Amino acid sequence: MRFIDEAIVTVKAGDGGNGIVSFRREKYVPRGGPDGGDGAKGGDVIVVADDNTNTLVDYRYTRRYDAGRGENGHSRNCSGKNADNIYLRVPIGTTIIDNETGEVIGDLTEIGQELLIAKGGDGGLGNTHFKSSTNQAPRKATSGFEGDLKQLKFELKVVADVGLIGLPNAGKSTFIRQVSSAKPKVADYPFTTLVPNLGVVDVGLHRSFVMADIPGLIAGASEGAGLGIRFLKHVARTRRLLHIVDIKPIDGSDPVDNAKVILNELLTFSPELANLPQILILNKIDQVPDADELETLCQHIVSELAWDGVVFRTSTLTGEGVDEVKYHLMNDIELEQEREAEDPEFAKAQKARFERLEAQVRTSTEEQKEAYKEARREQRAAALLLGIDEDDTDGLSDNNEDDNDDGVEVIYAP
Ligand SMILES: Nc1nc2c(ncn2[C@@H]2O[C@H](COP(=O)(O)OP(=O)(O)OP(=O)(O)O)[C@@H](O)[C@H]2O)c(=O)[nH]1
Ligand SMILES: [Mg+2]
Repeated sequence: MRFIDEAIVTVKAGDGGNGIVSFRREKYVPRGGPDGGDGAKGGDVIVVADDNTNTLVDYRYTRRYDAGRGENGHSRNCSGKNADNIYLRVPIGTTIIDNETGEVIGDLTEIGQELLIAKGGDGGLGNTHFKSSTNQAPRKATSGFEGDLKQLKFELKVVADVGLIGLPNAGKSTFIRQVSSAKPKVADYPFTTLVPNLGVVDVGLHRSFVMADIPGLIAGASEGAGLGIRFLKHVARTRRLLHIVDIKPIDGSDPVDNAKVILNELLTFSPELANLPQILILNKIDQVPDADELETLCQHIVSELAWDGVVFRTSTLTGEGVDEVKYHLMNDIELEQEREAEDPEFAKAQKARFERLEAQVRTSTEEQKEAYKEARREQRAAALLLGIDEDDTDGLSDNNEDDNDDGVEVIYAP
């Protein structure tokens, strides 16, 4: 299944039916009064959050949705029949944005939640309404009102409590496999994970949280290197970021430099996101069996990063230290939730922070999308100048401007 996290959709709510002009015609009643019924309401377009889907792929294929028109009125003062509403099913975590004004219309965060996105027009009035003492036989009726026509952007961000970030190969997917029943692919090459994966982490009876595993980031990701930073928006709704650092990378790179790369990319993408509480996970401790050596290395990393937050040491391969992280996260999340419930000031501040973060993430993602398109245009122009057939060119084989050249099935809306 393709994972699509953006789509642009046009919706047209139904127009209202017209009111009609009609007069009663009955045997032995020579001058029956007006009896033109009202037109009926056009259908609304409503989006519904559905947990059976986790992609907006359907909206890449069908981009326009029209609700039906309300029926015209009938004689004998009968109103027409209202048109049916249409319901568009979207994954939980979808935000609906007016594509012309950029205004956020709403957010679908709970199963079954509905949002009216285009209102059907009301029906017109039949001539009965226009009867008066001076006009017993009005020939006037009104037309139905137009239904809303809107171009909207559907934007999906997965909903999770904890987001995993780190370089490719740090062990993010191995981590989520250890703590949840999610089974993303794990392999010893970079960019094994191409789309976000969610896992529910059960922590004893009735206690659980959701963790999101996203593709790895590399240096220059904010300029489009690797898979870019487009997936970072998927950890924007989390409460905690888990920064996974491989303490003994097989390529011999310095774990401190590696961790700094991630911190930098995060900051470039969104200072608000970088501001989320982060937990440092020093992973692959099984690779340093000597206890003293491990202690020195871990302390070195923490002090070089000037890290004053929470740190854990784990081996996501053997499972060592992983449960401690799980319990820590669960407690942390519960404490925060309790505080939000009890302290309205804190809840307000949290909400404001969340809104700032959303706005920043949206701008950054848009900017990167534009930069990406520009780079593609330049590549194409260069290929054209050189007379290279695009299909023979590595990374240029895809003619769809919106696809990226890594073959990842995450597609930006045009
Ligand atoms: N020795 C050791 N190897 C590990 C550990 N955790 C993960 N690995 C290995 O590291 C490699 C990468 O692990 P993944 O979980 O796929 O890494 P990732 O961070 O999800 O990587 P991307 O999806 O490419 O971003 C795999 O070969 C894992 O088996 C660990 O704690 N110790
Ligand atoms: Mg992975």
